[in-house]
Amino acid sequence: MAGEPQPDCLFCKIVSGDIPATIVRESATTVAFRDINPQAPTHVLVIPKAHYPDAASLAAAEPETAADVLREAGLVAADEKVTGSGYRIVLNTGSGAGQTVFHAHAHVLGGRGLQWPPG
Ligand code: IU
Repeated sequence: MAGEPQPDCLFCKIVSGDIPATIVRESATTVAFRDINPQAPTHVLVIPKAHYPDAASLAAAEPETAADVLREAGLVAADEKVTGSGYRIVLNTGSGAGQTVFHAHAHVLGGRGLQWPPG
C-alpha cells in the first residue's frame, strides 16, 4: 500500500529505529537527522515517516505531509541558526539529479556560502 514501510529502504529503517541516526527533530509525520556525509556545516535531512520514492510522489499522495516536511525544514534552519545567513532546501529527484536514496527527503544546507546554480 502507498506510504507503507519498505523492507529494503534505509530511511524506513531510520524511522523504525533499526538503523541509528542523529535525530535533531521529530514530528508526528516526519523525522529530521544529520546527513552522514555532510556537505555544509548544517546538513540535515527531513524525511516523511511514510515511504514515497521522492518528494513529488509524496506531495501527490499526502500533500499535508509534504507541507510538514517543508515546515520542519524551516524549523531545522531556525534551530541551527542559519535563517539569517540563508539556507537551501534541496529535493534531488531521480538518479540523474543525484538522488541516491529513494525515500523522499529534503536536504537542509546552511552555514556556508551556497553557489548558484548548484552543480
Ligand atoms: P540524495 O539526495 O538521495 O543523494 O541524498 C541522500 C543523502 O542521504 C546523502 O546526502 C547521504 O549522505 C545521506 N545518507 C545518510 O545521511 N544516512 C544514510 O544512512 C544514508 C545516506 I544510506
